[in-house]
Amino acid sequence: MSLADEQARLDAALSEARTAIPNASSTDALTDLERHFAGKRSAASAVNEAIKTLAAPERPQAGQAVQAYRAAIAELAEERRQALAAEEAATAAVTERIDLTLGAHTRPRGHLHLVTQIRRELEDIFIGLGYRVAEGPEVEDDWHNFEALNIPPAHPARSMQDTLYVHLGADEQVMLRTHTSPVQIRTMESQAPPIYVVVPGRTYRNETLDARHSPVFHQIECLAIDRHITMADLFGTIEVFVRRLFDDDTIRTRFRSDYFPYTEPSAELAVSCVFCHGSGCRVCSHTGWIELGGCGMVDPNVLTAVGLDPEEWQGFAFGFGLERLAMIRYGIDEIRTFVDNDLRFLEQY
Ligand code: FA5
Repeated sequence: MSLADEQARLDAALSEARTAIPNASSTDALTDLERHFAGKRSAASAVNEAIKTLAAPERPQAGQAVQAYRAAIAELAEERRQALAAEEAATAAVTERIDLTLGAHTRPRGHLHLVTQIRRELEDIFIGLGYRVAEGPEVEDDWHNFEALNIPPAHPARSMQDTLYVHLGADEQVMLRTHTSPVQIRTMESQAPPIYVVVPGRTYRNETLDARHSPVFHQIECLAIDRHITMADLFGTIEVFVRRLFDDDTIRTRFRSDYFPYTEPSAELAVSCVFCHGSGCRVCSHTGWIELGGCGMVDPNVLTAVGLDPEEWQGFAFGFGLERLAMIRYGIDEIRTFVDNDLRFLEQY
């Protein structure tokens, strides 16, 4: 073959490359094309092989033609590589973009914990009855947790709630609140009656964890202070709230005499079993009744402690455990499942 033939072979390959390379659809396709046009089986290799068959004076020109061809292919490939990189970056900017306006980073994932769900439901019921939601500190002082609630130091009622003290100030003066009742005192100290508040919150007792007791649990407290309040108001309010909570108008409430230093008279509140409707089952230990918490008329000593005249103002209060309420409603028999963080449990509610 002549030099002219070899040149024609390179020109034909280059012309083909000028169409194919700028249309390479990806960097991988481009690498394949580079191999095709400049690799071991390309026109460039074939011409290189043929050089030795040419007449001696033509050989340098043939070598230069191959070099020029290779340079042209390399230039075409480089141009396409840069264009592809720009295209791929532009596509990635769209497909891999995190759209912050979608708000996935602010919206809670999953759902609220069962105790939070019940707490909010109760708040809604009481707000519907005209109550306000109040909160108080979890680390309390002796005055609010005990003394103003008519539980003086060394009073036997202190042993009803095994207390976790905090080493702060004088001995046994600062503690993790054992119930939500101190918020009764804080509310009456900061606000003039009439008062209608509901107080949800975390409470602590020095108790060993078992199926129904936890050292950390939640309570919800209700306090109403007004003129002419009677036990009928207490019973009526509890009945309305229990029926709304369990969405069942056939539920009955039972009040049995009990003792709390801050209410007089005091009562233990129970509801007819929501599972067997009073005939007796495992959940209610075959009694037909489920205990919810304590209640009563605010003791005159408590009103006096916060500077209210018990002749003018009366009130009622009640409090019960949120975990217990959830356990009753859903038939949960282990309180520890609330804090185990086991998704198989949490996802059910
Ligand atoms: C009280 O704490 C009173 N302060 C309630 C009260 C308020 C009475 C206002 C009168 C007026 P008691 O200790 O019984 O009462 O607790 C109330 C409820 O909290 C119990 O019925 C139970 O549901 C829940 N509870 C108490 N201890 C625990 C515990 N260790 N773990 C889980 N729930 C508990």
